[in-house]
Amino acid sequence: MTLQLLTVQQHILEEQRRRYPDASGEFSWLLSGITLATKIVAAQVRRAGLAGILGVTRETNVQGETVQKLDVIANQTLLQFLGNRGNVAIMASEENEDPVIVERDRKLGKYVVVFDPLDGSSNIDVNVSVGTIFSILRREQDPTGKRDVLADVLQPGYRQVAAGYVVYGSSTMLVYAAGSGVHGFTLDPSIGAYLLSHENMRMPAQGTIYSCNEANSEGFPAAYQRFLHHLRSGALGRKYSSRYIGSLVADFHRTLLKGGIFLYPPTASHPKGKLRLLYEANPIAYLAEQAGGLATDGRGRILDIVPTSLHQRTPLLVGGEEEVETLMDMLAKD
Ligand code: P6P
Repeated sequence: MTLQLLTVQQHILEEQRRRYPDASGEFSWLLSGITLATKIVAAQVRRAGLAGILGVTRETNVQGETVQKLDVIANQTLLQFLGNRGNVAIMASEENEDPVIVERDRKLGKYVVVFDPLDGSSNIDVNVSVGTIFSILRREQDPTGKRDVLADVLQPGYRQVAAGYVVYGSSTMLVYAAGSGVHGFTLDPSIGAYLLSHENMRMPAQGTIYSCNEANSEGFPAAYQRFLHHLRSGALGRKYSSRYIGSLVADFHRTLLKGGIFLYPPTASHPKGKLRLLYEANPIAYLAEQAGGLATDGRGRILDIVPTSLHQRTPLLVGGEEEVETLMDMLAKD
């Protein structure tokens, strides 16, 4: 029996050959840096609960080495395995105040990778799913090596050439898009490979779940409160349930599979929204649109926002056409 096992590298190469026959395979090589790094992160996340047992105190382990927090480990792993691809010139991370330049590739590197190495990491202590989110941008080569680095990073989301996430949940799944649909790969730990499990994922036009932190809802602008009441009252023709994990990757992964809407609106404590534009909202919005969904900040398309700073925040409303368009209509009338 021939097993129909397709790894993410094979899938990328086949997609690239189909769409760009003369593709150099550079993108596939870049993505293999992410798959390798996230397999290492997955192994660390899986054993996080054991840290306390394996003779590790909060600060040091049995060898007296300083115990690093998982998000620091995840960040260092991604920096290492993306930094050695040979075609990544700049990396920007939620964990680093400033972009990290790969000096060896600063002049000729064609890619910028922006990522949140371990989003939702505060949930690890209670064994809730967390994730790695990444966004891949192209950059003009810079023979002088003197161009302003931030200019290469602060690109609007519609310029992403690919984006994806890894959700470390009951199984570890890589979900990515590179311009021809959204594809999901499940890690088979027995062979250490991400295998195609969800080809061409499509977000349902309407679902039955809304997802927001209800504790903040008193501080949502009035139109959002009216929208939630609208959903709860059955006005959209369906009975809605509320689900909120508090980990963006997990909440979005469910929305991608089942439809509905995830909302992080402006709140009293975060009037400009809490989620980060470059390494949370943009990659999530790119995936949502590639899967037939919508993503907005309440005024316009997330992917059209021109960034002004690396860690800027934005409201994020993402989900199926029916729910997002209904919300946008209510906001427009506000
Ligand atoms: P709140 C996790 O800290 C995170 O950045 C996202 O993963 C998640 O969607 C959001 O914040 C949760 O925020 O305010 O509801 O705890």
